Amino acid sequence: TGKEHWPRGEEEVWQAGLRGVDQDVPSITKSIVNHVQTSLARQAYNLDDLGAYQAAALSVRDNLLVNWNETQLNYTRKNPKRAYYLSLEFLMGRTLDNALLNLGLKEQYRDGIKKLGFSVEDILDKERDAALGNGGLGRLAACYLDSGSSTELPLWGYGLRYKYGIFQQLISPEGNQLEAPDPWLDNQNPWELPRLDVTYEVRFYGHAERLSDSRGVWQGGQEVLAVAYDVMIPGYGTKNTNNLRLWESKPKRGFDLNSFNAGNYEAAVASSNSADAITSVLYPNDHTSFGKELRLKQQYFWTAASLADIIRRFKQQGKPLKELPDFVAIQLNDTHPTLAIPELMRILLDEEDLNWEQAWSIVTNVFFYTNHTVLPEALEKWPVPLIEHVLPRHLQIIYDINLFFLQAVERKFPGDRDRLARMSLIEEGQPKQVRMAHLAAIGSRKVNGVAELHSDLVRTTILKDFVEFEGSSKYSNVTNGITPRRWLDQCNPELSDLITKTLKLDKVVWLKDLTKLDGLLEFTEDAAFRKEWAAIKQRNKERLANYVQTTLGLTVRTDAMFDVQIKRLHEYKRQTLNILGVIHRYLTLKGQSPEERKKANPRVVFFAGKAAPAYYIAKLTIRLIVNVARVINADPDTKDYLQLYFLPDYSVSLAEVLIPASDISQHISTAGTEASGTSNMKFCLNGGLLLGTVDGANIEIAEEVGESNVFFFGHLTPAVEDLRYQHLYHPVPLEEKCPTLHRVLEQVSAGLFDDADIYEPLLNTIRQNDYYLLTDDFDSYIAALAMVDEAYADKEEWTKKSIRTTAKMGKFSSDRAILDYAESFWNIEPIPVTAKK
Ligand code: NTF
Repeated sequence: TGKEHWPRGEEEVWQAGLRGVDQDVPSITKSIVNHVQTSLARQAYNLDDLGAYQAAALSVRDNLLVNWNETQLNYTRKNPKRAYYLSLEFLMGRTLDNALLNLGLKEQYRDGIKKLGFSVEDILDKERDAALGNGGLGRLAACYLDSGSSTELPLWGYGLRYKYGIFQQLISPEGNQLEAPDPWLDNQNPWELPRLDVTYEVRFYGHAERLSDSRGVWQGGQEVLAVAYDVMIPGYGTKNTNNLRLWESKPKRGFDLNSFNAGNYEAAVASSNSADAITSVLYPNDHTSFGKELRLKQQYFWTAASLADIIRRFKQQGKPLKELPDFVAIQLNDTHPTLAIPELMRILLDEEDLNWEQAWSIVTNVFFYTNHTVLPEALEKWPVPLIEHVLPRHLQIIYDINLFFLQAVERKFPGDRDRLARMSLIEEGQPKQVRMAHLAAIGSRKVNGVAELHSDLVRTTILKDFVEFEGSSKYSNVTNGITPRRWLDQCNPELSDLITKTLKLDKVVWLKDLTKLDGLLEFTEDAAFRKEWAAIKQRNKERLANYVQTTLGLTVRTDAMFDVQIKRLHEYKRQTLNILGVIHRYLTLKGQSPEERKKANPRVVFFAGKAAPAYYIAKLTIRLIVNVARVINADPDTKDYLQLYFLPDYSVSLAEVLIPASDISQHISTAGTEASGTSNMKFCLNGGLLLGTVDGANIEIAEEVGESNVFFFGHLTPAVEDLRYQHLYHPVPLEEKCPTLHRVLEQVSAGLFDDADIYEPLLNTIRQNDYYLLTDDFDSYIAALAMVDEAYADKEEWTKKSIRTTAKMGKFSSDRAILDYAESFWNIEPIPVTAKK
């Protein structure tokens, strides 16, 4: 009836107070001052930028809270099917600017903040990034939340509230990466709402008993409390404001009273420490699965709390559990939340008394699994003894799932022992391991990859047997996307304004239907428009140069081409190919006469990215970049033509400065290894051209913008396996196979940039089996770089390419991607919060 949601008491009195927040400039300044005085308890006369940021943030948060509340109430009233995005990572970056733009309040706050004696830019700069993620997978989750709210979908995120996000990267004078903790919560987080009353108990260890064929009971062990923190996710141009619920772990009781009374103070405190440890730190490994007990505990803690919360919400409707799939869809972001599958089985079997068929049918209609990589080292496997120790009941359930599953496979492919061994959830070995991707696949309604090529690879390689068994319709594709709000309107406001002016559309219209960018195409032939377009790129380059000057004290020339590669350091992403290409360019310039050199296209090359702390080769690559930069930038012969920078501590906020400033960006993974990539889309959206391999979403970008507007090189995916085979069985000495690359390696070995021999382990990966095919792709890479130089020489033509590139990025809006998930997987619909009477 909805009646139960009306307030008690006199409705008019409530309504008078429920008007929301006034948004005119005088009300805004009043609200900021009020927060300075009350929430912060600070004096106006000694307020610094940080204090002003906090007060402004609290005032913006009031707006978000009103919208958030209305959205949640609306969902409760209308009771639609909802979707939940379970991700161990949410790489949110900063919130204030994004919230102001999404609320449409940026100009009002600019004025108000100015009246109070501050500048909005300075204040925005005081916010710390929320960096609860490693790279693309976590940032994708953040873009999807933005799009979920913007398209008014009932979509919540669930994650962990790490006390420490991704480490801060420092670079030593020798060029070594050092890691420092990221205590991002130190100065209070205005964007979260502690829900100290929303808690669940999560069990670990103990013992499990079977009560019947399918039912069991799990008791004893350790119980830890999960506490909810809610983060408001505003939509763009709508009141809809979804929720991101992050769990914090706490000891169930402050400390263990028994131990305390027995005089064992240390043990009492230790047990409480181990409960806190679960959400203390984000694992900084990207693309590697480690098998650490604490990581397993993080995964279970988060999935158990999230499921308990989802089921409690469903039960409030008083519907029978068999209807769960009609009201709930849960997207598993990679295999990290796969324990949700046996956990839901446990709840349905052991707590709700359903039989196996009923339970399994519910489970396999609720979950959806997205795979984000085919790299073998990233595919999660958990040792059976570890799962048995930490989650004994879940291991029983996994074995039962496996038994029924293999029986079905046996029926379809009688006597095919190899197939059973390949498909089993359990990998034989010492110890046995649970293959989480197999569990995620068979426990889900749909499985998808993140770009066309990647989804094909999923279907034809890692999950081939499953496609043969279950049919191909379950295995599909949703190409990744990015939110144009943050990645154009927010990071490149001048370009956004020019687009609005040129398209003669309200900004809200094209930012919510990015295919409208197509309308820019007709202006490529307009010289005045091109001039404005190029001038904005130039100012963005100056903004980046200014950043480098103030943070590193280095002077970047802005009359050169800006060439950028920013992403996690990984051998498959081939930053090494790029730095070796830079050395090749340097050696070429050195060998030229001053007259010849004058013909060169001046280039500034930027790198940024973190390496996993234990990834030795990746760290050595950083060291090489830093030392090559030191030598090149100090060389008077070449410094007018080539500069090189490694910018430390890459983050979402640094990306927002780098991306709008790029003329060309590099996405040069070995073909078939980069599932999608998403920064490729961000650069192109900002009119940067793409230099890349035929891999991931690069392919679909080229399809959109046309091959003549991208620079492709390198071998294609089908060739990779053969080439690797050649390397192993018919190796050709490098000096024969690729003399140019050989010469470059010789110079590095000889100590041109650092102590001789330092880089041998890195160079040997190339000289020995060269798994990532640098020796096969180097020549075509150098040729592609030369084509970029040539194209850049014609500035007008280059600007045309830049405009065409932006114009054709419509497909890559994360709104398109999230609506695709909503329609083809989750079966959910937009639930707009309508303006109140
Ligand atoms: C990453 N995967 C892929 O490497 C990227 O290509 C892709 O763009 C993003 O996911 C988002 O889909 C991972 O980080 C992981 F964890 F799966 F290895």
